[in-house]
Amino acid sequence: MVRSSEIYFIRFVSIVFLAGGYLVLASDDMQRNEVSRRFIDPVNDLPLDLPDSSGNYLSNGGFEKRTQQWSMTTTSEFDSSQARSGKYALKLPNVVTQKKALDRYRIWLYGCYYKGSGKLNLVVEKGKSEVARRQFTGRGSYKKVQIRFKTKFKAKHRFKVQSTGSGLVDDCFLKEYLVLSKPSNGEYFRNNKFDYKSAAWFNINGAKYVSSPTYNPPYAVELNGKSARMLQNVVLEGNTAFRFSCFTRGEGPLQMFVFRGHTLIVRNKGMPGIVRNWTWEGNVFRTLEKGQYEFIIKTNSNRKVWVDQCSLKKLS
Ligand SMILES: [Ca+2]
Ligand SMILES: [Ca+2]
Repeated sequence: MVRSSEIYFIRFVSIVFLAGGYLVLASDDMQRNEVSRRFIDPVNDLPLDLPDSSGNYLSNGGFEKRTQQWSMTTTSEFDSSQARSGKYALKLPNVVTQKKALDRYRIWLYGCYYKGSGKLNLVVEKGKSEVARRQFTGRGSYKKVQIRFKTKFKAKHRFKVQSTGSGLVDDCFLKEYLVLSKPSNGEYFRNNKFDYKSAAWFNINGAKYVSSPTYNPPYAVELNGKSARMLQNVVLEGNTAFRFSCFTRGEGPLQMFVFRGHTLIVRNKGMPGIVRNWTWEGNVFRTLEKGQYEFIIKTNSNRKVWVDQCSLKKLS
């Protein structure tokens, strides 16, 4: 499963689980980086920001250190009599921003507590593009305002609080969205038979929905070439065994990966050559901690592979 060129990079590999002939690996940073460079994001070595012990990725979100970590484009002012927590709250109107380097393909919650008579905009930007924006109307007491968004790229993102009218903001937060995915009839993937175009999955670099061939109509997914891939995030409980499988046909090899952030949990190579009939490919793995896991299906040939009816189920 691991080529000799890869072994060179691996200082430490621990086998945490062995089932059905498939190795499940937990590995150190060198292997993770090598895997992520080769399969995920070949040029991007940006170091990621880490959360504090409460899971908050923003620094000084409660403004106790006033302007520290935030850049302010208008006069910075702080209120010290009506803070929601600690001594200070940010006084509006104001525009403040903070930058954080975030991982790709994750779901996030960005929010603050807000009271006031104006409008508050929470905005997420990457470079010159806007990733998410929502406007809130204030009221007399603090209320939680938040937006949920996905990151498509490993990149620095800018978090902006933008307001008109007077008011106060306190306890801003940026957290990974970690509500456990609920299975439907035991199935953890959403849109697992690709019944609905572009629902739940990221289809990347030419992965597309096709109406023929299918394992079950109306659609299957066609992967055309080495960079095309399908990806879905699922939030799973920790230390639990799951089976990840799909039906495939075409000219392989097909590769199925499970990642937790940069940690490769399992890699399966199935379908070594030309497969004319729909064939089941699957593997078993065990989760590490509770969190978002990334499921990736791709081909390692420059020919077409079709994928349908993928499944993610807990082992009983
Ligand atoms: Ca505060
Ligand atoms: Ca289908």
